[in-house]
Amino acid sequence: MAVERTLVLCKPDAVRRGLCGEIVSRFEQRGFQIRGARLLKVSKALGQQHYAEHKARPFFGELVSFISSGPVLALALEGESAISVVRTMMGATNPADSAPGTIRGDLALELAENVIHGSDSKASAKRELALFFPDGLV
Ligand code: D4T
Repeated sequence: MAVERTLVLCKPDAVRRGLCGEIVSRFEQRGFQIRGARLLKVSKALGQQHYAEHKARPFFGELVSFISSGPVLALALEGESAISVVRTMMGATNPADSAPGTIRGDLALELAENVIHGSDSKASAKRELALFFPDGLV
């Protein structure tokens, strides 16, 4: 058990649909501290860096186009076991499989528009927080 920091992105579909308040509220109610918050339009270059692990996948181009299709709300969240707890709260990657009560299980239906991203490991959290919060966190 350890206090961790993790990156959450409310993806362009979440911003377009007005779901950021609902998503932030769930994390605050769970007890996470917001250490960084930034609304930004993701450039193609940043999208490619963020999703570098998927570079060889057939859906890479669509993934990068989608994440740069409109503003995202980037959050740096801090709390006990933040990386795994946030992933559990998000639900399965494909919303068709996400359990009710999870963010995707309650708010999403399609794999390509699954409303939220959360870092999946300590190494990813460190790398992704540096990408989205290059000036550091409070
Ligand atoms: P992200 O990275 O967006 O938080 O999602 P996950 O960590 O839950 O899932 P992932 O990295 O495996 O997938 C990244 C992103 O790609 C989309 N995707 C995924 C897609 O469009 N088609 C696919 O076949 C897969 C596997 C959805 C999430």
